Amino acid sequence: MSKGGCSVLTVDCVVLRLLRMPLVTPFVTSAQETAVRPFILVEVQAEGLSGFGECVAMADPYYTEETVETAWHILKTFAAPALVGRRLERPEETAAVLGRIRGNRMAKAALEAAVWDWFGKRRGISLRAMLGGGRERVPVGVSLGLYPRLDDLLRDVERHLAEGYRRIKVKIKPGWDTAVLAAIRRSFGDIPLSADANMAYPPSDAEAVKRLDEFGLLYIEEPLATENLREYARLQAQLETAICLDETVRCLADAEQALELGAGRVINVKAGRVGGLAEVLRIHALAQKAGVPLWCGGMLEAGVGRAMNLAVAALPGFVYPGDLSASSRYYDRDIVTPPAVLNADGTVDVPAGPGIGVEVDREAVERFTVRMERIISR
Ligand code: OSB
Ligand code: MG
Repeated sequence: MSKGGCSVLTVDCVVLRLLRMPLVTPFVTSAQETAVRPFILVEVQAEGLSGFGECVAMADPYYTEETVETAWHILKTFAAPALVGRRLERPEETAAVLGRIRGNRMAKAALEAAVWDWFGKRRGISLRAMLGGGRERVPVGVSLGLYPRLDDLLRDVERHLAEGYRRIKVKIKPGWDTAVLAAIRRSFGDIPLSADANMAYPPSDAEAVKRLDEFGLLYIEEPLATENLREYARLQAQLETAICLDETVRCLADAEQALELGAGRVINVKAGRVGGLAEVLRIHALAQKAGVPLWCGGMLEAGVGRAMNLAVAALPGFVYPGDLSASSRYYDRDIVTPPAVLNADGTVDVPAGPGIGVEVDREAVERFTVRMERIISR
């Protein structure tokens, strides 16, 4: 097998699969409820090698505008046909091939991820090394949704702390915030804690967000029901606690503007949300220069997306624990081997093998697949 940077990819075929995987427990945010996670698994085939990428679009357009079905449409009709037969010397060239497609970043990111994986496998290099990440294991946290009962949430916080998770993040919304955070502080003291509102607070109710200041959170994630970064800047100026941006950072330009305006002091990075790994690297460079801490967010990924996220989280600018919990926290059976497991010290190993560094379990993939499409050159 050739190593180094001289391999060339000419895509023979793209296989799209729609999988439906039941979550161990339903995941509820202020925006949506997910009991079964539908997602698209993208496979890029060339020279007898397969590269895999997972599309993070959710079932509904309540987190961002993309859905599984819009992503399927874009991938099948525009993105995969644009890529098949094209000659790529580097994974970073994918963006140019898909450049005519506006927006639809999650769809494009999934195909780009498969291309990165293919190059990694072809060259015998881990995605972590391709991206420039150094760490062999990364600290991880857990993201706990909205619960019908506070006692049940507290029990799960306790359990995850006992398992070793390095940070607890809870979902909040108006009416499920101060009492919840107060109870967690009362029961568990000074643990690393954050809260994610998924845009649940109207900017006119900044007072409700300011009341969260007293809980000593690491950051408050995406509190406001607006995409206007100026509103975020106004709020950040009145808060002690750092604002962490998620939904409102869709690309490098958004990140640049957010930092210029002072709209937040931390960024949650998700490759799918920002259109791919090449864009992640650009945001990472910006954040390093500006001294802004990043962390790797999650989208209830199965094993392919999780392995990719672990490689991202190994980059030096990713300083807070990621939403990269063990596979078993989400799914009974994963689609890769080995699945991500939590080490006793609250870290997860970054796969070291070529590409995403985990083996796709074809039998498991079959089991969860409900639709399949093959795109070959015309
Ligand atoms: O806002 O970070 C979010 C899951 C789906 C959509 C949006 C978000 C989340 C999470 C879960 O918080 C993170 C995880 O994968 O554990
Ligand atoms: Mg979030």
